[in-house]
Amino acid sequence: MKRGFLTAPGRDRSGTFVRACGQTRPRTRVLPPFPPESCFMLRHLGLPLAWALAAGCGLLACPAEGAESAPAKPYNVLFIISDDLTSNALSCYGNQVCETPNLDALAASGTRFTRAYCQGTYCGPSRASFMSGYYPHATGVLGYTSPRPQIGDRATWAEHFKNQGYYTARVSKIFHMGVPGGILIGGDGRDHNDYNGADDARSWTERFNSPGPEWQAAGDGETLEGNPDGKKPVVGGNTFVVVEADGGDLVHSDGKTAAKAVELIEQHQDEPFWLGVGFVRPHVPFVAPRPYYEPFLPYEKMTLPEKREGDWQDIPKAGINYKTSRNMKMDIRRQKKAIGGYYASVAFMDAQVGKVLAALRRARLEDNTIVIFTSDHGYHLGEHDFWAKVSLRDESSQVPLIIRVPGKEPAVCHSLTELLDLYPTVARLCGLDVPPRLQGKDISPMLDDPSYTVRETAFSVAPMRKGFLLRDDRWAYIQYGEDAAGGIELFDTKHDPQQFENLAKAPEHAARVARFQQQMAEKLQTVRDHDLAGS
Ligand SMILES: [Ca+2]
Repeated sequence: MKRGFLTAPGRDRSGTFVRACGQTRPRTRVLPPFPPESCFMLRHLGLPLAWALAAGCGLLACPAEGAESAPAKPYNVLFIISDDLTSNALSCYGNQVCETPNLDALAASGTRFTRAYCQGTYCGPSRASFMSGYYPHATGVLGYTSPRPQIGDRATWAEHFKNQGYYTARVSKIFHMGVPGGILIGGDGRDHNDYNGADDARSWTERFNSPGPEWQAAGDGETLEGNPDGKKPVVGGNTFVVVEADGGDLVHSDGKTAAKAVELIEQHQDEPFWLGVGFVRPHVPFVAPRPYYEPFLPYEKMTLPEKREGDWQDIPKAGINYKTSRNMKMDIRRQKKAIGGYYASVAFMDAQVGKVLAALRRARLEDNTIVIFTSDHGYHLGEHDFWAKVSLRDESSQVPLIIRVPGKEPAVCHSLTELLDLYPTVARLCGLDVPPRLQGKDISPMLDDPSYTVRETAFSVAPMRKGFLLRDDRWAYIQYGEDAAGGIELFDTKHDPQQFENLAKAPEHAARVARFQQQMAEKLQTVRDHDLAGS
């Protein structure tokens, strides 16, 4: 065992599950490293600092938990986020075509959440929200900026750990960063914040960008969007482009991101770390080395989601997504290729995740590292002829979420969760204080009991469309405009999981719609009830 003196939370060398202060506990009851209120040093210095001091001075006793007990080495946090990833593309979430063995393995050893929702359905607001701990309408970050001016000196999620003595680092995109323009030059494409996008410098001990060729990668490329006559070259921007790329993983941004993350795990294995690893695929352009395309060729074998005549007739104008087969001028061939290209990007990203998790295993850190995998929002792959993000339908607002905590039994959890819950939950799991100002909830009890619930509805916004979603166990309620002037959608996901039939105008659902509208008004009020000045 490294440094030879610590009992990691989780399984010890004999295979017995132990908690922090040395007491043997049932496997599913492994608790945070040790209770904050039980130890003076911990209370006053925070876990990592207390641990470091205790280790340095040979003071490894924690009085509240027994004479021979010692502070456990704090949990590390490995936070992996993929950009624009719908859970529908992962085999552990049921996809039969796109295989994601590394994420499947993680899911099989952790808790897989089936109803996790983002708070904003595109990069900027979603990332600013879960990193700051506030809803987009609390900070007012509805676009692509840093939440720092709004939060002042309040600590972000990573910064909270940094303040407690953790080494914190990000590799590539954690806060918003322009893809692909920014990635091409190793920063944000709009040249703001010194090429670091909407990043927040004080969150990190160190930070690393991962430049890559993106749409300019050598190989066979095609612009699928807005290119009906096929004359357009391969272009950058937020455009559907597929590049079957020459060369290996390390040519590309995500390959470099994985390599840097592996290096950091090796370098920092002897100190508590909070490591954010941000993969940019499957965000457009769909670029991956050729071998990742093989399972999806020829593209014509890809299956498109069901299309129904008149599907758009009951959708308010604001509910028609900003990217559709129609306005992107994508015929069936192009639509199928878009799905194949997306899947290849997902498979490539999955392989990079595998490299990072293997490094954790090699460093023998699995037993004291919390691993989280998620995405900033979901993605449409042709449902209702919608593509990409922004929409508040489940495909776009629900996100993959896997949390693996040492010693916890693997599980599937259907309780409603929000990305906003990550900050308080992980702080709690690591024995850090949970600032009461945070707007998310502690979902750590779900990791012991997947039937545990903390919320009746999940809340998400699409500021670009003035859209608001309340999603409960069965119903999806969407309104456009705070007064719903832009229209309403109501879906019964039990009987209509694909959300084809908008019931908002059905007389038998009038009372339900009114109830949801009232709930939405109350939710918005709660969101705006916070400690931030002037927003
Ligand atoms: Ca995104």
